[in-house]
Amino acid sequence: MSEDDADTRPVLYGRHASPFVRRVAVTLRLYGIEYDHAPLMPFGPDKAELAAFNPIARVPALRLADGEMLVDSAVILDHLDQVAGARSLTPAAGAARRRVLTLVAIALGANEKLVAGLYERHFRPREAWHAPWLDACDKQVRDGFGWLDGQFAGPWFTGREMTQADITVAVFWLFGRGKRPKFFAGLGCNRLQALAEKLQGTPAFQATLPEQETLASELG
Ligand SMILES: N[C@@H](CCC(=O)N[C@@H](CS)C(=O)NCC(=O)O)C(=O)O
Repeated sequence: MSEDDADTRPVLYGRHASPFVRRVAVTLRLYGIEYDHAPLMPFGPDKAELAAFNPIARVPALRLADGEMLVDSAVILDHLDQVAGARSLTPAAGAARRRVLTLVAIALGANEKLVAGLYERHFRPREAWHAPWLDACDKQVRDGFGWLDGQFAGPWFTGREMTQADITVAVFWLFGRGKRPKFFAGLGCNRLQALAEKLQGTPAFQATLPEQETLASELG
């Protein structure tokens, strides 16, 4: 590859340790889109760099070859799906599209509540943890993943074809298992566990393994 090619590749901002980043990275790879990776953290010293192009300084962000900056994994995936065309992992229209978007929305919500609980435990001193809030978050995580497990059709989430629901749920499930092994083992979501195990061995998942260091100690 020439230096010119490198200049025209999109750049993905954020670490694979962020499940929102990882679902984008996996999708880029499944679509065969070459990209560069800028593994910035959304806390600590990297925060100011992110704020230069994202007013809420979060990851993921994707800088397109022409310089346009996309933020939020849903917005980025919407763009990548359009690039992928007929190979899109999100059905183009109709009931199939609504189904995948609904599954992904529940997965996003459950994962956001998981992350909210992790931030509470990470950034607040233990004596300041608010147990009712943590319990409420845990219930939404439990109910969300439990519901998803019950919706799994097989062999893929919605049936015969792998979709974005499979990618997103597997990435979020692996993130949860890594962060809170006992809690997630207790959820009894055997179908989600099997899905995650199946995808974890694939090249796109193996190339996007989470980095060791995940959260800065300071908010930044
Ligand atoms: N809805 C967003 C959520 C992204 C998100 O929560 N990213 C986290 C990293 S896992 C982040 O940047 N946190 C820093 C912050 O919220 O300030 C998406 O889907 O991209």
